[in-house]
Amino acid sequence: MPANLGPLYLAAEERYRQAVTDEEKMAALEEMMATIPKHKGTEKMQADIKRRMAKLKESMRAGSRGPKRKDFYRIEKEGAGQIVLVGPPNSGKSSILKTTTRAEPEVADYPFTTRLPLPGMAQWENVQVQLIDMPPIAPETSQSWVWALLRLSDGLLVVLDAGDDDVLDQTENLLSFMEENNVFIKNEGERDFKEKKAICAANKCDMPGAAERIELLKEIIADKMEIVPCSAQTGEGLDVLMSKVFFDVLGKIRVYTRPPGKKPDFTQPFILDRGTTIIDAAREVHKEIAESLKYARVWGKSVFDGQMVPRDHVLNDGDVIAFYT
Ligand SMILES: Nc1nc2c(ncn2[C@@H]2O[C@H](COP(=O)(O)OP(=O)(O)O)[C@@H](O)[C@H]2O)c(=O)[nH]1
Ligand SMILES: [Mg+2]
Repeated sequence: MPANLGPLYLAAEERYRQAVTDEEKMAALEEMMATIPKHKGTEKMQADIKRRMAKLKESMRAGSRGPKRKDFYRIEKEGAGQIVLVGPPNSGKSSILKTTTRAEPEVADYPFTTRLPLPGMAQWENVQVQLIDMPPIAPETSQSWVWALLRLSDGLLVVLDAGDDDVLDQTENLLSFMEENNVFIKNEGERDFKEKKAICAANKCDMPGAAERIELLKEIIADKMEIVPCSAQTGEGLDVLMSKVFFDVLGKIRVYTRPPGKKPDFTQPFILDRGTTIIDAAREVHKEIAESLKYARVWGKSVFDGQMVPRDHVLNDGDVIAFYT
């Protein structure tokens, strides 16, 4: 059977051949894996990519590093998920990273201050989300690692400057430039690797005229993604933004377990995908619990306290579960 490899796979393979550092090689292999058509004709190739990834992982762990280069583009995922900040120059990406995390990006009033990806962990309530600050998405910075990071992320935070009269043009240019580079925003239905969930931070809402510009923005992008007015300067809207990143973009919920006779630990949520059932949750907590699960009780908003629920009961954010084996 012919493999029918697409242009994206071939580009990733080319990057793999040219990769210098282990990080670059790993990122290229991950993209090859994501872009290879999944059918019988490519099974051998898929196995080969996986083998190379395992081998590389081993050598990275052993610390046998290749030459170091600054243009690495793979960032280990941490926390509830990895969100990449995208936007035109000066929209406030670095400022959002700075106010929501402990990272110290350079913030400046001139474009292209940020040249390399910079991750930080944003704390929202009792969960952490990894945000990655990026150079602006603009033709000047269209290096392949930028697109690789976007595609490998769990979702995008599109940061726009609602303080700028050019915001509508900037947004249209941004989205069409992303599409030219095979990154599409898609919030509903099935997604393939080049389609990403996204939310829009309409930043600088503290500036005069911002509210009117946000109304106009809604007309052109509301069908693509939700718009959250916010200000990295005053902090307004950032909490709402992060909650939507967690629930809607990452599609996660938090549940807590209650060991027999004890109180649940609300500082240590289990982070699960929305739609997770009792039996799936049991598997996440401990394989043996899942194997011997007899029943469970749940405390939460959609059940009465301590309600006995079947294995296929779908959990909600904030639910407390007692497993009985
Ligand atoms: N008024 C206002 N200025 C902001 C806000 N966020 C960022 N800025 C300013 O906008 C400029 C660009 O910010 P920066 O975070 O470096 O943008 P980036 O290029 O997208 O990373 C800086 O002068 C910031 O101080 C905001 O919410 N309100
Ligand atoms: Mg920046």
